Amino acid sequence: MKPRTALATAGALAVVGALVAPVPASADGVCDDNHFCLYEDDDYHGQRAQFDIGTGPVDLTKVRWAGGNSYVTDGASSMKNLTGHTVHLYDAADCSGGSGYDAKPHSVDTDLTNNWFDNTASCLQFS
Ligand SMILES: [Ca+2]
Ligand SMILES: [Ca+2]
Repeated sequence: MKPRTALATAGALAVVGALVAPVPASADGVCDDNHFCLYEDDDYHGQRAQFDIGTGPVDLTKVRWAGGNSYVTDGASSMKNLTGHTVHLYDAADCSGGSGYDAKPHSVDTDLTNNWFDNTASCLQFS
């Protein structure tokens, strides 16, 4: 088996970053099974918001980051979908219009930028 040099290097850098970051490293990347999580920064860093599987639209202009004061809307930059559902993200707070991003069941995304949805989601809905 080939050594995974690139991953090892990235891991070492992440550890260094965690040491100087103001947010506790233990909070990074956590998402409970059967939940959908949004993160403020790329690679599941920064503040986190965790969502139970539900039926209705969730207005992210009214949801705060866990333990934080600011709202999730227009701030999510990475996600983990640990549910068996597709999660649709919308630019509009009322989940109107077409969804701009569909998180497939049991999928993760380290950076929403390449989907043109960085700092954009204002509503989410499970299907
Ligand atoms: Ca962000
Ligand atoms: Ca928006």
